[in-house]
Amino acid sequence: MSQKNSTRRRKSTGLGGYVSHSAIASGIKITAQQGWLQLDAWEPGVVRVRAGRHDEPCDDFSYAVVGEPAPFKYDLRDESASIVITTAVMAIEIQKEPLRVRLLNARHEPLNEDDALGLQWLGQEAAVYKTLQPGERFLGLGEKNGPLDKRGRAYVNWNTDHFGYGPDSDPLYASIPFFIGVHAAGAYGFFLNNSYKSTFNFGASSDRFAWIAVEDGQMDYFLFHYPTVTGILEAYARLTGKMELPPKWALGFQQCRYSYYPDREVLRIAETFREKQIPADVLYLDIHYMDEFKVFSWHKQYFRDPKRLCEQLAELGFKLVLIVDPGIKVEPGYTPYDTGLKEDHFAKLPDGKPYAGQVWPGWSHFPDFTAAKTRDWWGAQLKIYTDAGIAGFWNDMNEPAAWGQHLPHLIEFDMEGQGSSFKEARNVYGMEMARATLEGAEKLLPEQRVFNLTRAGFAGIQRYAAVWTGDNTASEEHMLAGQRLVTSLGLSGVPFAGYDVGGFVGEPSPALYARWMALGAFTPFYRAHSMINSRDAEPWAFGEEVEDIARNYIRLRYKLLPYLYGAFYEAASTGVPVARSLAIEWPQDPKVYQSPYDNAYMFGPALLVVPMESSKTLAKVYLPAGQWFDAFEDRPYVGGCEHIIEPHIERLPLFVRGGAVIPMQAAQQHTGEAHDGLLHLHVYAGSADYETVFYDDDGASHAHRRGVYARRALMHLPAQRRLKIGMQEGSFQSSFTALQIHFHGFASIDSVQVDGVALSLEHEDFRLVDPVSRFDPFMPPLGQVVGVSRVPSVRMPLQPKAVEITY
Ligand code: MIG
Repeated sequence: MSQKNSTRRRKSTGLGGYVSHSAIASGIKITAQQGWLQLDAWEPGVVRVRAGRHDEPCDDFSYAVVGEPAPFKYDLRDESASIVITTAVMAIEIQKEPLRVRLLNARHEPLNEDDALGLQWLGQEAAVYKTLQPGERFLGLGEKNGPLDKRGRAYVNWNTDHFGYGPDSDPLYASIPFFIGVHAAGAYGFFLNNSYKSTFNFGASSDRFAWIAVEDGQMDYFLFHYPTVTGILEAYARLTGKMELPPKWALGFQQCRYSYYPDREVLRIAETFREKQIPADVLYLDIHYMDEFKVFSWHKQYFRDPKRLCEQLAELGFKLVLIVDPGIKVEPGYTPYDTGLKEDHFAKLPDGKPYAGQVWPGWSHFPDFTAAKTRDWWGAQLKIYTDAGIAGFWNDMNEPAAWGQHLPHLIEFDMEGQGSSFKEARNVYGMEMARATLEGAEKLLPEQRVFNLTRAGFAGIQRYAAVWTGDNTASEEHMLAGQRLVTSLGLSGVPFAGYDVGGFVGEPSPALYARWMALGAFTPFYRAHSMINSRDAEPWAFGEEVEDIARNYIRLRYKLLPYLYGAFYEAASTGVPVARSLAIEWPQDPKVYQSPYDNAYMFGPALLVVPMESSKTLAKVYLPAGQWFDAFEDRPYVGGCEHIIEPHIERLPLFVRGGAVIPMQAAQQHTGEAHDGLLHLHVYAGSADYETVFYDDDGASHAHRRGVYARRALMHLPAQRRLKIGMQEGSFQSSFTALQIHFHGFASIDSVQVDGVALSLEHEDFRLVDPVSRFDPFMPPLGQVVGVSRVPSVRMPLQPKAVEITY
């Protein structure tokens, strides 16, 4: 074959010039000299862009996308040099020469536009080149290290088991090829709908363009624009799905260890939590619960009676979550191996032999989770666990990991019947395993909410599992980097995310552990975990002062449960995350991107958390526009500027938004423990109106899907000195029967009227956390550390009817 006719493509080629276009039902299809370009109008703020060479068909397949295009009216105009699609919120301009796509805001300013190079193919690789806009910032992209603004960096999406990764390592376990760009013209979203290995280069090596390249498959991406970042996040959640409301117990504190065994050790840990009155809901079993590390088995000596263990733990108010690894040991006589082989569930090499790689149990086959029948088979195996009373699962090693890494690329996968290779399957493998686990467990436990946790994932993973950030390290830097990973996951559709509190690899100093426990209380997924052969790392393992600090923040987490559950409810209904980067609400404020201010985030709608090294005793914080209060002492802070604070180890820098209403309750030992029935509403002075939702349900079943919930609007209108508690919607009989309203930061409140009737005020000392035992004579005196404020409050019964309070 002559060089000229060779099918090898040595140089990059683009679409070539515009030839013709035709309107199709969903948008427009353009024929170019060397390929085609199709744009589908998805919803007013979302457009899908696909392109291929002439011999490549337009492909719809996706594991990520579950949303459907919503037909809507748009304007399509051929303006000779370009074709323009205009919607209510944005416009797409397709320039004919050179052929390129431009996303414009409602004022027709460019948000995201192809460089003159536009789309390019190099061999099987497809890439888009996007002009770097002045001042453009890049946020999100899932579990990616680095600062909040990722401009000037490049990342690879290729799910990787990265033990002891550094705070700059890439890639990590999960890949979510979705980012948000922000500059003066506004914010836009970009989602690459392709699971092959991809590279996102945000101007790391070029001042001309950012580029996104995918190794194989179709160039298929979605562009998003709404006037707010929240609008973009909501649209992304409509496209890739939302989290289901987790069981309430999964919001409690979770204690893990590699590994707790035997059974009496697990009980001893549970009993110690209760003896020490440190609230907790969950303990974990890591790989040592298994017989020779074989999944779907119990170790016969360590766990003789798992059902009894679950019952004993349940009596103490604990749930047990256990680890599942995908590798199935090659061992005739081991049922999952026998049935897996017989029923053809293992991923195979092209010669039909199942692929074997080495993991914990030794040589193992890997279930092909991209086949529905294999997901069903896997799910059914969970019966050995659900029979024992387990309702929580931890999907590990699902990148998938095997000793030596670098699994052969030619392993074949079903991909829902279409057939493909490991190259396309790898990034979705973990998500489909999590899906198999969740769907299997839900089938076995139809009445219960299941908790599911995963290490690997892809866009859409929020539909199936919470995500934790794998094998982090016990260092101050890692703690901060981990928090940025969590907010980045939140910017990428995953609201339920967390890290190993205390650090998995290595051992934290007592101060670092204390600070991390405090910070973890403000992370959606709150779990402490540590590596095999490392020192004990339970809250009591670092001395009594650290134990007191840990207890304080765990208790605070439980007191905040009504607020937190409301934030989870919001995330499940809209896709807005629980831990919210400040860039969501203040995208145009350059200070929120400045290090170290980019570590700060909103935890739910009212609390601003400033993660900070445990060693810092004096620090600058930046508070965005608005009014703020120090959460411990109600000291007011002006927003839009920097402040110097003294973040003593006992006080995580925590601020409350002016005007906020925070629903709280008494601390419990676990989420299932009965509380005193009193709902506390902490109302803060401020000038801005504040609106939020109080949401409650049984926290355990699916009855909320049938309307068995209690939802009510909470509204604070400071200008009118009025607080409104909406009528209850839903039929759940809330365990809150009384209400106490606490007024924070108000100059003076003399009287309160509830539905027109005057009620008298009580005055109490308010303490967010309790004083810590003093053993160290050099510690500062109590008053300097533990904030106390004098807070007026009023108490009243709580009925389903609406209440209006004026003060
Ligand atoms: O090769 O199951 O990230 O949390 O404790 C290590 C043992 C396998 C990796 C997980 C970690 C877990 C550990 N696992």
